[in-house]
Amino acid sequence: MKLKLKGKKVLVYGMGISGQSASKLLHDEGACVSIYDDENRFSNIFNFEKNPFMKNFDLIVVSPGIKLIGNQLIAHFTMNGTPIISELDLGYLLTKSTIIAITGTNGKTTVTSLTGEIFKTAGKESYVCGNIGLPICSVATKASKKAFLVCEVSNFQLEGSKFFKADDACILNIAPDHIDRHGSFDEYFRVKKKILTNRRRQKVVLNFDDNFVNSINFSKKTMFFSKKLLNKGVFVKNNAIYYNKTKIISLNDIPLFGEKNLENVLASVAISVQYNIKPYYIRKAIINFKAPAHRLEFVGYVNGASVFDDSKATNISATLSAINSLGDQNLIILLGGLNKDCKFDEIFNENYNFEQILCFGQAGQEIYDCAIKYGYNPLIFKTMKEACYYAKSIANEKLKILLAPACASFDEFASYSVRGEVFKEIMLGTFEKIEMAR
Ligand code: UMA
Repeated sequence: MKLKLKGKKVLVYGMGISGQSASKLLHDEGACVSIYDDENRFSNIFNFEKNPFMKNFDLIVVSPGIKLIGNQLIAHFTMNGTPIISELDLGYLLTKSTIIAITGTNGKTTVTSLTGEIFKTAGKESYVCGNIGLPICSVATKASKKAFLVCEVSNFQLEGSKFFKADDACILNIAPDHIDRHGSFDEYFRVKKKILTNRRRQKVVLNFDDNFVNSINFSKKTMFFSKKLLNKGVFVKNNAIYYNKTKIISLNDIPLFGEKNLENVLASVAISVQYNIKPYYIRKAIINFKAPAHRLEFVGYVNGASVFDDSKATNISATLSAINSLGDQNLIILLGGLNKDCKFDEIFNENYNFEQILCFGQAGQEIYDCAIKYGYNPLIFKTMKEACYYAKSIANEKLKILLAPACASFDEFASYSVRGEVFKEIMLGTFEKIEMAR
């Protein structure tokens, strides 16, 4: 579809970074841009629409954070037939570059940044964008036709998308998450699968080891990756990653920690070999790769205990993989925050032998009750900060302290990254000093 925007009246809904990027792009394309946000603090901006219900627009562009179902403004424009697209759609419709889209419940950011690094190392023009923090609209028209947009795509972005078609689509894994937004796991899974378009020319990368991903109808051309031996694709053999018969890298040379990260590396390799990137560049980029923060990040030692920040573990499956990577023995685990309508039984019905469970935040009581039900002796704190200070007070050289909270952060923090930073600062003893300076 060719999007003609010159002189068109477009309303951008949501004034976060997606809305701001979309507004700029629309303005550059000659559209008359109006903005709207449910938060009053934007109402003094020049082109803010005080009552968008009373106006007619040619197009509405919606930010990913806006839940479409139950939203009155969206219902109003749907009823009067105004086209509504997502920020992801807008970027897609205006770019000439190749889009590599990466989704999944966990690991998206790591795979997106590693894939971007591999492409850069191989000398290809590439932009890492999307849910990772740089909206696709910020790069859509800047990038040349030869460029690759390596785009982290969230279910929020996919939910409102009608046109988005990636040239290459990768699904890493599927586990219950964001049920509060989608209403059910089935709906969450349906939204994730929207990344696959059934286009003949679309390249597809799927995780062979994930039961949900593996259950998707796939074409013969799908590239699978696996931690086990496969007949073809990208897999682990003799302690190394192989693409068919070609050795790419020894597992010992991978600087990332844990099983999940091995899957992430396999996914990036699978995408890269589809574009004939030579093993030399893939290996070089992996060896030099620094994992993004707050993803099972080793923070340091506190009173001899090793401390790990996995603030990005905002769902049960991410928490389980963090526990399995570190081992449950001698583990102090911090769990809590804002529940996304997930059930915590899976963490406690595994017979883990935790040293101590520290629950906190809005979901603290629910997690505490669940742990008691399975015979554990958890402790409960009002906030994560209090739980952190307690963890520190009992730390010794035999123990590991892990923040892998299985919940969103918004009850206490602005984002998972702020939560992770505060955790690290408290653990390393710099929090009070930084707080004073703030
Ligand atoms: N708003 C409304 N009405 C609503 C909801 C929001 O007016 O019902 C307004 C808010 O007042 C605010 C604006 O919308 O002013 C925020 O827009 P947004 O929530 O879409 O956030 P952005 O700042 O545009 O950031 C978004 C992604 N955020 C969400 O999907 C919630 C960012 O992912 C992403 O990095 C960015 O676009 C660039 O693509 C964050 C995220 O938490 C990191 N993602 C979730 C995740 O990873 O689990 C999906």
